[in-house]
Amino acid sequence: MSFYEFRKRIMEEKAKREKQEKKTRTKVTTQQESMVGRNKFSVALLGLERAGKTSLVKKLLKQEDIVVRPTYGVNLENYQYRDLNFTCFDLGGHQPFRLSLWKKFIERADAVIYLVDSADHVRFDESKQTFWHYINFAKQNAPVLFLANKSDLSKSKELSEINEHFELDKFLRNLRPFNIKKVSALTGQGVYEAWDWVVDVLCGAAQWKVKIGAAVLTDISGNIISEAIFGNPNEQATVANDFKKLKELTKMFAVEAKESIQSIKLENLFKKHVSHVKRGAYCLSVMIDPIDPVTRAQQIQLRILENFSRNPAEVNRNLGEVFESKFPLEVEGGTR
Ligand SMILES: Nc1nc2c(ncn2[C@@H]2O[C@H](COP(=O)(O)OP(=O)(O)OP(=O)(O)O)[C@@H](O)[C@H]2O)c(=O)[nH]1
Ligand SMILES: [Mg+2]
Repeated sequence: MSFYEFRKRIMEEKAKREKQEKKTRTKVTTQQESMVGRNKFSVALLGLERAGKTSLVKKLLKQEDIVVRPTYGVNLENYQYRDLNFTCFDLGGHQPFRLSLWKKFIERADAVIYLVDSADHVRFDESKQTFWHYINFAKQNAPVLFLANKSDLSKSKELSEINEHFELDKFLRNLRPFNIKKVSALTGQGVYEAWDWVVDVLCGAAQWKVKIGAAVLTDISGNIISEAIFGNPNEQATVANDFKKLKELTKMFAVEAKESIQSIKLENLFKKHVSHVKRGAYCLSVMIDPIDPVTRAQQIQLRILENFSRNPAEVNRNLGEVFESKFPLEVEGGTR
């Protein structure tokens, strides 16, 4: 089969699947829909004092008439939007609060919004340092939205300048969903578009599924530690033919990536994708459908490998059980 035919088939399959999903979606009511995934999320708002965090929350809550005062500690605000419930951690930006509170709340948040006063150039360096320091505490998959606030002021910098100053291109090499937007918490410009992005990512993340056909775990020299084939028995027979090849590819990848601390590679194996991830002392490869989201598979792999480095005893557990206990939604059927 030529590459073009292959691609056409993938597109057709994808369209078919989307059509089917749409059909099932329209059947459930909005209320039922919110029961399917999570409908409660927490969002941490960060930024130096006077960046406009409280003003942004007040804008969302339509409480603009309330005079904003510097936040002492943290304000917890509940916000309902698109049939979802959000708890906003509106954190005080003064340094004592950064030191005493931020880490604790960032670690708990499902998404992080960082605001910078885009007209206060004098404090850009301090804001940049603060951003890069605290973002390390965010959950690995938590989307990060960087907001250039106070865009209504004439002194405010353009997004391209802010992007460069804060070195936000670093996120291009990161698996984490990231975005930068220009807003004005005062006029409300861009506020809802920004919030929509966070919500889309959070809901999408909750619905993201990837069907993993098989997995192989090796040490850095390519010695197989554990392996698993997933799916129902009929499918397993088909997968078994590719499984031998998967093991070879995994061994080759392990040798290739031996010197690196972290390495990611995607390759084709007949009609499947093989995603290889090496982190620390182990390589984990999985076989997935080409129509499934690759980044999601890679995130799962990374999370499992990180789990191994935190709990070395887990390495000796059955790989199928590890997947099923950590990601029951993504893996269909039982293991063999
Ligand atoms: N022009 C303009 N002023 C803004 C905007 N957003 C906030 N402000 C003003 O900036 C000042 C600080 O806003 P806050 O919302 O209290 O800032 P904060 O980040 O919550 O500050 P802390 O609670 O001290 O961390 C207030 O006087 C706001 O009216 C904006 O988009 N444009
Ligand atoms: Mg505040």
